[in-house]
Amino acid sequence: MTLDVMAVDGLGTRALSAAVQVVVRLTDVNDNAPTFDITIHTLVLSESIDPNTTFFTVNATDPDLGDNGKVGYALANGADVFSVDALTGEVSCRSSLDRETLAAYTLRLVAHDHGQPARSSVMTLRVLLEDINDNSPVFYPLLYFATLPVKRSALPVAHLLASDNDLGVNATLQFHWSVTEAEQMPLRLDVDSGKLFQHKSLLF
Ligand SMILES: [Ca+2]
Ligand SMILES: [Ca+2]
Ligand SMILES: [Ca+2]
Ligand SMILES: [Ca+2]
Repeated sequence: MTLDVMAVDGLGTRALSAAVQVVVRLTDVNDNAPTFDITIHTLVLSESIDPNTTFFTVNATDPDLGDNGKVGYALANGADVFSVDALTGEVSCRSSLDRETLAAYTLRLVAHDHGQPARSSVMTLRVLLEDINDNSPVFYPLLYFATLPVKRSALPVAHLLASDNDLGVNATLQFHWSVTEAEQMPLRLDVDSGKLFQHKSLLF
């Protein structure tokens, strides 16, 4: 900014004057930290997302000038699994994800300016993993012994047990014979519970 300054002598009609220009240069100080447009956010991500896929973009602004207002991004934690582009704020996963290993992440993202010293701020990004059906049911134990009484009993003769690491319908189990000959046997397999019942008395 330029200011014009005048000096005037005397008060009479023959007053003399001189003019000078003063150039004022304002220098910025780094008095603002970058500000995220949201400070906390939760999103749901499929556990089947491909590595190196961008799934979110963070944004922060800094009103200072030059390097004092130039914003860069970094991850404060979780850098083994996720990454953030230092310039664009694009958040990606680096490796494949597995809900059965870890179902949620709380990431802290840092926005910093390039001032001396730099100022920074932090936002929280919660990533919840959505289940896909990527685990088969597993029987345990694998071998069952059933003793059939001669006269039919209402009690189950065996209880087949299986588990599935997925969630909801992806882990809801039903039990079926895998061979059709089994249907000739005097046994009924309860689809939902896995209990084996004797449905008729044995004839000798
Ligand atoms: Ca700043
Ligand atoms: Ca999985
Ligand atoms: Ca799963
Ligand atoms: Ca499953």
